[in-house]
Amino acid sequence: MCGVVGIVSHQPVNQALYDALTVLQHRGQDAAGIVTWGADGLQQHKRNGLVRDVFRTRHMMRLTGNVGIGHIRYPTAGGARSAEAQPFYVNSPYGICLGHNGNLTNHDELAEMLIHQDRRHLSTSSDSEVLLNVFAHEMQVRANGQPTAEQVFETVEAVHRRCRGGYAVVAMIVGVGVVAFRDPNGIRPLVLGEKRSEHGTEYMVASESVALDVLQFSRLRDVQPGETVFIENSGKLHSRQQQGEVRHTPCIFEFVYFARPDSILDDLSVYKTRLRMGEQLAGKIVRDFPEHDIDVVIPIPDTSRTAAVQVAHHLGVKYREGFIKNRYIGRTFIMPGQAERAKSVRHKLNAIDLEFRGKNVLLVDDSIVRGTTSRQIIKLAREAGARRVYFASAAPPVRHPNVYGIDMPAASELIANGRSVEEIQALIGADKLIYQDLHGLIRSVRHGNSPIEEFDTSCFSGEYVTGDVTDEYLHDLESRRNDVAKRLRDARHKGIIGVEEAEPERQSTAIGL
Ligand code: PIN
Repeated sequence: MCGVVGIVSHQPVNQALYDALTVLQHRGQDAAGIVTWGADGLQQHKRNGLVRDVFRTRHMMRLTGNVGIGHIRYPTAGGARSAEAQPFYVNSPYGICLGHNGNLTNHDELAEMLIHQDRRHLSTSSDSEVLLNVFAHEMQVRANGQPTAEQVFETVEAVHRRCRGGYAVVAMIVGVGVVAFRDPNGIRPLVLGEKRSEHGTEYMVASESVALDVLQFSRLRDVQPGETVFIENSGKLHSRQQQGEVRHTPCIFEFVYFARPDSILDDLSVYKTRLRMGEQLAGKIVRDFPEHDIDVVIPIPDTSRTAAVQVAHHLGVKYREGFIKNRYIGRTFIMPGQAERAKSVRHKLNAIDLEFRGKNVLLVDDSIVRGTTSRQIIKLAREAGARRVYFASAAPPVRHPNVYGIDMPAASELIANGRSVEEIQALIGADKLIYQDLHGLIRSVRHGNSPIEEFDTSCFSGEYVTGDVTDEYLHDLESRRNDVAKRLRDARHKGIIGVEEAEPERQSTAIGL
């Protein structure tokens, strides 16, 4: 998952972009980048790391100008190399920088076409670089003097015709303005805000509304699926809705886990959807476990808290904080050979024994993906003295990979892939496991009064809304994504190990959080 931001202002944007990226940091902790444009020309700084570590005062001072875009990355397609930090840049036509949240499902064929037909060069394996080059090529064939709004709209229409998958994009055309658009299914979120002052109106686009709040921009609306917003450097805003089929199916996982609860996405308060997930989950618990003997509901921090409060309320049992999370764990020093220990839940969470001793506890989490943390947390609860440990997930079983930009493990690493609830229950060691059903999740997010009728629920249902995801594609994804492949790739990129040295990794069990 990634985060994007773009600002067209009447004053320097460096601090505002930095602050926006900081507040979007939960969407990706792998790399960060900012590009700005002003009297000093095009300025950029990007590299791997957290926002606070990537930008030093000297970098910030150089990021001059009143227009700019920023990006934070969580690696999806492509690797984790610094060269793949975004925004990406191409110098022709005009000079275009682009940051992308999502994943293109036809990346390979687009890359092929760019190289052999459009005569473009790709220097990374990132689909965002592909997207930028498609955009640049389509802009190039329409280039004729200073680009007009019409040309920008036609360019994005052509991008929609060529690209498949999920994409929320912020691009800066050097010396011209900022362009923002969202795929025709609106899978990934993108919001538009404004701030008025005596100098005029400033505009901002960002992955989540929380970035607007922090910078005191007011939320105008979501960028619509298939819509293009073009803000000239002068501050003039143009927008156009794509002609043809647009079917709004936002990613439901944003509401389950990724987005911040204080964000409003597609006019839905993430916080409220999580409260309703708790209500629906409580209903499911009562149906599945009518004679339950739960003494206390305990959330697994942090995301699940909102749902857990409502589970407890609707079940009429106590809600207690039984686990305390070390909020400074982040990227700590790890002694060689201690990597597995550092990944253990014990390192991150500690139990308050008195909330567990002799009690039947219901642990609530937002989702179960690999099941590795669930298993360790249940063990932790037992060690703290729990009599029975029940486990509830506010999301249904995650059985299928995500292909629209969420960095989920390969299907074979998902604990629910090909397994029944009873089998999963046994594997994680719970006395009872209760999952939200998909219907309940959709109802929680939609709440009946949203015009959105469908969501991208692919990781639960295996239905891919873009209609182009074949078994062959998923098979290919499996081999690219599985843990061992990922570790080998990263290690090789970092130059830490050669192929031979890395091979024994295959023998070990993959444990991830
Ligand atoms: C983590 C939220 N949430 C916890 C993310 C763990 C699945 N995991 C998805 C559960 S936090 S596992 O609250 O934002 O810190 O099933 O893959 O082990």
